[in-house]
This record gives sequence, C-alpha cells and structure tokens, in this order.
Amino acid sequence: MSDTVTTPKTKVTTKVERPRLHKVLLVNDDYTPREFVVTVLKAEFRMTEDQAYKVMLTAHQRGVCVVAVFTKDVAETKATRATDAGRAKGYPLLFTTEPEE
Ligand code: TYC
Repeated sequence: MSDTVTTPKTKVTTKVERPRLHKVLLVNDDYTPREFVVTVLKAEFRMTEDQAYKVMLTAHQRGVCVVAVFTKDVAETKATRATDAGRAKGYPLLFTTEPEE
C-alpha cells in the first residue's frame, strides 16, 4: 500500500452579503384624512404621534415620503397591511416599496 499525497486544486471562498433593504414609501392623495394617515403610521410602523405627523406632512407637501427601511419581505408585508387599512375605510391611501441603492 502506498501513501498518496494530493494537493487541493480548487480554493473555496465564501462571500456573504447583507440582504438589500427596501424602503416603504407613503404616497400622497387628495382624499385620505390627515389624521387617518397618522393613525396608520403609528399602528403599522410603531411611530410616535410627532414622527407620524412629520412623515404624513412631508408626503402631503412633496408627494411622497420614505417611512422606513426593512428587509424585502417585511417592507412588502407592512406596505400591504397599511394600504389595506386605508382600503377598509374606502380611502385610496397607498404605501409602496422599492429597493435601496
Ligand atoms: N393630502 C391628504 C389631505 O389633504 C392627506 C394625506 C397626506 C394623504 C399624506 C395621504 O400620504 C398621504 N387630506
């Protein structure tokens, strides 16, 4: 029996990247009451009254405002739930998501 010595021909490297985060965006409309937008932001995104009011006002004035960033799944789930809360009251309130750079 002979001893065989082999040298590895390939190197294995592992590269781990952080998952890309996704923004949740609040979109302005002409019909949803301001106070209802604030209520949804507080309930779904755990904001204080002050934080929620500022985000609502920014969307109202500029057309859109970033609410928060999450992993893709969480961002989509929260955007859907928040949009559904408006729809349940007959409002066109809209939350969307988009990947960060
Ligand atoms: N523009 C709405 C109003 O004047 C309030 C509002 C703000 C609605 C932000 C949606 O994302 C929104 N009643």
